Amino acid sequence: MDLLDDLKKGKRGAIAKAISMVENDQKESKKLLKKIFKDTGNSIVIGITGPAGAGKSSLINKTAVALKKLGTKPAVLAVDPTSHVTGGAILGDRVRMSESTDSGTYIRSIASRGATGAVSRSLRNSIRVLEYSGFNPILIESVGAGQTEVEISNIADITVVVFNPNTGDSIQTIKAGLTEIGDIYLVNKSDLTGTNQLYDAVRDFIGDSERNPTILKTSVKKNSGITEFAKTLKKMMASKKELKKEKDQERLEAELKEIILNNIKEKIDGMLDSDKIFSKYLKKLQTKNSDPFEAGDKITKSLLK
Ligand SMILES: Nc1nc2c(ncn2[C@@H]2O[C@H](COP(=O)(O)OP(=O)(O)O)[C@@H](O)[C@H]2O)c(=O)[nH]1
Ligand SMILES: [Mg+2]
Repeated sequence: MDLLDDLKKGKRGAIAKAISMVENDQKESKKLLKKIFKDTGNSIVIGITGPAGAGKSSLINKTAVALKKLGTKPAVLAVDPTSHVTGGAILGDRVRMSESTDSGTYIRSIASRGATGAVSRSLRNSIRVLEYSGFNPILIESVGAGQTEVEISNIADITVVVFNPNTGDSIQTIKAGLTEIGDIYLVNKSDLTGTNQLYDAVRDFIGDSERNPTILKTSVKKNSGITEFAKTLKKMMASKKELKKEKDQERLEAELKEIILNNIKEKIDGMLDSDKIFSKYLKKLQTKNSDPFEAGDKITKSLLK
């Protein structure tokens, strides 16, 4: 397949085509995965999360350039819930990320809403396409917890949480769960006032936890802290390798179970309409001669016989 050669060469058109496949076309996606799977799983995935407007896209743009200078070959996937609706966010991000694209970084927005599991599946497989194409690390931009279907810390080997002194709710956000997931915390927009207070607050909340995460100040505007951030990432890419292997084993197990359960669900769903026991208990339920739990249990039991 020419597509595979072109992917190996890192050709942009081929990568775009392959990612579209895994996003939209289950059949093609299956064929592709069969061919590339052996050559995947070797890149570190860096999740960059934080509230909208924290400066994630701007940071990733600069950081990708810095990572490139350090001898790595980064790619970016942006999981943005707003991009799906208007397309505006993609355009904005393209502009903000143009510098890194020019330097050879591959950047792509992918849909963040869809059927349950669909986003994780297309993200997982888009990552595989990028791994096959030789990119490492793969940076994933995603807005804060709960706002997309994807829990970024489950997918990422390194999780970076971005705050800035602009958003009054930062401290609330820190308290509300982002404290547990970060390997690195960035206080971005350090050119603005309130930076030191926020830095101290972040350190107080999470700095003395057992995980001992790194806390850094960055400013995209003043181009400060970015190189240090990139160097920290590169070091972490090496130190997380073993843990990644372990995590990948667990992820593969979860993925396999998910696929099996999905297959079974689809199959059973198709069978129910013509199933006699189903019809029998549905009638009983509709005439109040059974209740939903009882009917459900009876039908399930008969199906699993
Ligand atoms: N003052 C200042 N503004 C920044 C900095 N980084 C990003 N911004 C601005 O913050 C806004 C949101 O940035 P964006 O990268 O889109 O944030 P995202 O929603 O987290 O991806 C844009 O107007 C950026 O120009 C920074 O370090 N300092
Ligand atoms: Mg963004």
